[in-house]
Amino acid sequence: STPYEFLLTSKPAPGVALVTLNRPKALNALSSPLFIEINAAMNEFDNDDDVKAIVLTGSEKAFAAGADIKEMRDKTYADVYKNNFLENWGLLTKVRKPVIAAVSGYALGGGCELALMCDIILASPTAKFGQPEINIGVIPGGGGSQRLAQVVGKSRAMEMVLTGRMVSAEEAERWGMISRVVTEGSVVNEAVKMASVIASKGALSVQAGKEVVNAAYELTLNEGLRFERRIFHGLFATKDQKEGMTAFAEKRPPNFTHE
Ligand code: CO8
Repeated sequence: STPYEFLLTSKPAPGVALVTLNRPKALNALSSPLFIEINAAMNEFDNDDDVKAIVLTGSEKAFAAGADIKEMRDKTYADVYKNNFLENWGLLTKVRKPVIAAVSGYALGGGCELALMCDIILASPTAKFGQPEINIGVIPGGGGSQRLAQVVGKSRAMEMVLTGRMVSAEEAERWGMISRVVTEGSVVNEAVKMASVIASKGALSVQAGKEVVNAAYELTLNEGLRFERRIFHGLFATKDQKEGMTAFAEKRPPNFTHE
């Protein structure tokens, strides 16, 4: 029983939430109503103390085939500019807890951008990543050009954005776009397993780890190193630091209380 029309949500393991895009007739094309629901579900789980990590997935055939082209077709410049169309897509990057994308099938346009907004990407061998906007007279609008250039470099980002070619899971792994390719049919399980590992750690240090890695994409090296050190220092104010280091010294597993 999910309160969402285009999403399925569940808690498949302790500390783990699973959000499944469920608009099969349109290959999970990211209509505005669907995106509003993604943001709502992410917000729900970000504020749920029982959840420590979130997995985002689609179907076997499509993670998401992009923004909804039929919804966009008749929009005018005045419409999209006035309403800052797609502005709310970035909300996913404000989630404090780790979000793991489990990608099977098409991750195109906004779907590829959605995966790139997640913290970790795992892919099925069937995954196909692409920015095909060039084929429909536009360019990426959900951060694709910027995040792709950061993760795969200029030449590969240019190739993807300018030709629209789809990149296989294996190629995406080689390019450093994703963490790894797992066996077909297992990507959601593998993502839930990884989320469970993260959920077993202290939530404050997990949140801090996500925050400092993300800072690497925004700050200069010196600023980033200083930021990292200050956040590191701050963790000495937590019970989890005392517990973690005491447990190590006592040769026992830690019992983190997330405070
Ligand atoms: N928008 C709307 N409907 C779609 C979309 C889409 N992006 N993709 C697929 N569909 C629909 C099809 O129209 C079709 O509907 P119907 O049955 O009513 O005709 C249904 O899904 C099934 O699709 P196909 O019959 O085409 O399935 P195939 O297996 O033949 O082909 C493809 C699969 C190759 C994925 C093909 O559907 C395709 O090329 N889709 C479009 C891919 C694309 O161009 N995506 C980029 C969209 S633009 C974009 O994302 C801009 C990003 C803006 C910012 C986003 C912020 C994060």
